[in-house]
Amino acid sequence: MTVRIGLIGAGGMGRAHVERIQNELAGGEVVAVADVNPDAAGYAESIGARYFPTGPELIADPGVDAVIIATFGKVHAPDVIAAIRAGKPVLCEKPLATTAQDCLDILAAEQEAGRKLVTVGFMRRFDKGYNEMRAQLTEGQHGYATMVHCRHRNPSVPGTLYTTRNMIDDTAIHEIDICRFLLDEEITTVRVDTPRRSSNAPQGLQDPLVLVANTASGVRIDDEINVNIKFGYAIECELVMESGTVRLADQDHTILRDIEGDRHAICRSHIDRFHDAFNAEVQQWIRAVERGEHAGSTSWDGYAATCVVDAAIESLEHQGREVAVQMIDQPAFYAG
Ligand code: ISE
Repeated sequence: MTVRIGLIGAGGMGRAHVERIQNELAGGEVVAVADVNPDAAGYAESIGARYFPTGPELIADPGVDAVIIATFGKVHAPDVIAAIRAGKPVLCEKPLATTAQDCLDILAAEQEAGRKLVTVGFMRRFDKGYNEMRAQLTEGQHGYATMVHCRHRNPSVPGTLYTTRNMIDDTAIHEIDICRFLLDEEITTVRVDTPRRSSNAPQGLQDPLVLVANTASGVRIDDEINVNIKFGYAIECELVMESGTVRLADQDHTILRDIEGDRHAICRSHIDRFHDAFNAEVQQWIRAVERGEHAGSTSWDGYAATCVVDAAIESLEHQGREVAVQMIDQPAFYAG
């Protein structure tokens, strides 16, 4: 069986998923594309897919088995809920939704449907480096974690569309989720510090930011969010344990040595840096859809991350004060 996939959102992320499904992965085919921009009709035709102006029309199409949502986070919830109600598995790019309430609406729809249909696109969970870090901690040879130091550096972001809020709900959300994944516990408090603003930042964008959080067991997380640093797409993470540390190595690369010294290439985008992780995530999702099973992050993971986002936004709006994360108790439906 080939999984007939409908893509909602034909921007850069969506088209990267089409490329990988068509050229690198097995078992899936993109048969439909929905995007509010009518120019996407030409794109759909170029890949041999049907075009729909809206997500609900694509989701309702009987020729679509499963859906990938790659639109802006603030418009995810209605399409995720429509896919759930249509009984169609959905891989939703992060964030699941940009408010905790929207995530709760998704949790309610999924529990009403009686089966997990939503996978959230936290692709770093499939990254080799992060999984080696998690294994080191789980093995316990160096004791338990005490701190996690993160650096999330982008060369640039689209100034007109990207806001200070997006630094948290679209960018830092990766560290929020990967720290939940590494530490296997919830984040309970968060604050956001505002260092000296970079002159690279477009007008109105508070860049960089530093998110400082604590987990239920007291692990302290700091995350530098720096989205106009220009030199490259550089992600760092160091897990500090009682008697050892483990950190992400730079990307697999060679080191060029010449008259100017030693250097290696730095990725320019998340699509490059996490290419293998994206492939592993989408391939696992396609195989799970084939088997009628669920795989990957759940709606609960999406909700939990967005609860931290909500608290961080509140801190940002209140002089950087520490804010407690508000979450419901995890329903048994999502246990384990
Ligand atoms: C983008 O949506 C991503 O998910 C990237 O991983 C992140 O680095 C970037 O800041 C986001 O805008």
